[in-house]
Amino acid sequence: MKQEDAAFYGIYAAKLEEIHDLMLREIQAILDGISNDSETAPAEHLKCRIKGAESLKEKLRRKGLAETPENGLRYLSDLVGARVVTHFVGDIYTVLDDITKSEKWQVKKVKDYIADPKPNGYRSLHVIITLPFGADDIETIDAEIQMRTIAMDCWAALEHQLKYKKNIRSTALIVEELKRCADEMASTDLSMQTIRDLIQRG
Ligand code: 0O2
Repeated sequence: MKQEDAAFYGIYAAKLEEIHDLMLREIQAILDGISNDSETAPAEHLKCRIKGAESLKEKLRRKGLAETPENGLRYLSDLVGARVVTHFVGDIYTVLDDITKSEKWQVKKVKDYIADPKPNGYRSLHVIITLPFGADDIETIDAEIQMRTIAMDCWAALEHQLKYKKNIRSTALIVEELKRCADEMASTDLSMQTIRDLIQRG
């Protein structure tokens, strides 16, 4: 964690690091349990991060909440967030199955933006989990595991730039093109899944 983030999180910083490490270990174990053969491994990569103080404050402001670490811990679900990027759509649901069975946390909610994409074309599966926290009087915290294919990840990274870049010309055209690409990528993801199933069936 960066120094300025640790200063903001104060007495909660060490516990957040623990949750971060636990999530990383447990998700990696889940992925290895499915397969760690490079040809059939479900994930292309796994990342985990603790939300930076500035990004947290911005989200609290957006939600009309005071910018305190306690509000982040109590009301936000992505102070600690993991992202699993898979090759194929089917792998996302295989991993979800094992995430649901883990004894390290309780699954609180699944937001399936693959079955039900956002209007801009955003696709991902978000799993909100609840973990024991036990620092001060905060007994549990929620955390988020995002799962998406490489294509969805590439799209989300580019769309994210649109949100934070100022003075972009032709925003309307970019939004329209991004939506078209999201739909085309979703269609290709499905075709790739079908081809893989055909190859595996032999
Ligand atoms: P950042 O900067 O990526 O961390 P809600 O359920 O609506 O009260 P929340 O947390 O806004 O709460 O839920 P949602 O919509 O499921 O979004 C959580 C995170 O998913 C976001 O975190 C993004 O990382 C990602 N996400 C959601 N929608 C989009 C989208 O349209 N485009 C992209 N690129 N990412 C998206 P943050 O904190 O909003 O943003």
